[in-house]
Amino acid sequence: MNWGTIDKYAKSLIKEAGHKIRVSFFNTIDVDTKADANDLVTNIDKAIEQFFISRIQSDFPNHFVLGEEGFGDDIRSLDGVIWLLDPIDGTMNFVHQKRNFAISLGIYCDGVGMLGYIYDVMNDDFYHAAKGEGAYYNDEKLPMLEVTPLSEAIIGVNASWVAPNRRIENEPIADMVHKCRGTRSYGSAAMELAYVSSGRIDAYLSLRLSPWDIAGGMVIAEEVGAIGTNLKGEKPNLLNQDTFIVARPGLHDEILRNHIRLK
Ligand code: 2AM
Ligand code: CA
Ligand code: CA
Ligand code: CA
Repeated sequence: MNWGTIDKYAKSLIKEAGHKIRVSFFNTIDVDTKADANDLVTNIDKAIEQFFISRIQSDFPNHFVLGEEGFGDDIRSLDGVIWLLDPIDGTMNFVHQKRNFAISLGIYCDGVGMLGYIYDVMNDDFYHAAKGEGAYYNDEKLPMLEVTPLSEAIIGVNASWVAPNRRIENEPIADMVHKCRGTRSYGSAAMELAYVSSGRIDAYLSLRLSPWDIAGGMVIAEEVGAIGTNLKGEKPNLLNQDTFIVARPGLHDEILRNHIRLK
């Protein structure tokens, strides 16, 4: 497998897709709902996923694609080369804000993340990594993350996970919010992974993410020494929806140990 060739190909495919998304704002966007009234999808999410899949199928016929909108392969195992794609991560932001969304792509071989990409389309900010070769923000190499105590940390977390909910005990996570320096919520898991990797925030957690939300970001995060697991501390799930946390070393442990109690 020539990963250098695949890397160049993936980068140019993502940039081309980003251009298509920016141009899409000149036309009317059709918005539909999925699992519930706030779970949005548009014709552009679908068109971008189909654009990736048709290119990948014709140029890498032996590779598989797992995409959020379901046009890819029916993936039951992580064997072989799999492109885990979220064509638009942050669809609600795409629809309401016309910014703060990303294309997220991870390319895995037998379950190992080889290449990872997060493209903040409207800012033209590109985050990428190749396993063992470091992570980059545009052309800048990202430094390894250093340990930060909770008292100096900015945590990416959606307010709905801090309000009482059926998945997590409220008191320990509310205590985390009181003890940290601040919280942020960007509405795109991929962008929040990119922000942890580039040191703009110190941790990000969610009670419900899918493989395509985290696949690209995990390759980038690992290259700068961030720790990513589910909220039980296990390896992230790349086949099913699960809980998720990514954080600087030390902070990951502190949050899981003292502030997360799954119901
Ligand atoms: P999406 O925009 O691609 O759907 C904030 O909602 C973050 O959680 C986004 O990255 C969003 O991805 C993701 N997410 C994962 N599962 C979701 C769901 N069932 N409903 C809404 N957002 C979801
Ligand atoms: Ca979605
Ligand atoms: Ca997503
Ligand atoms: Ca999406």
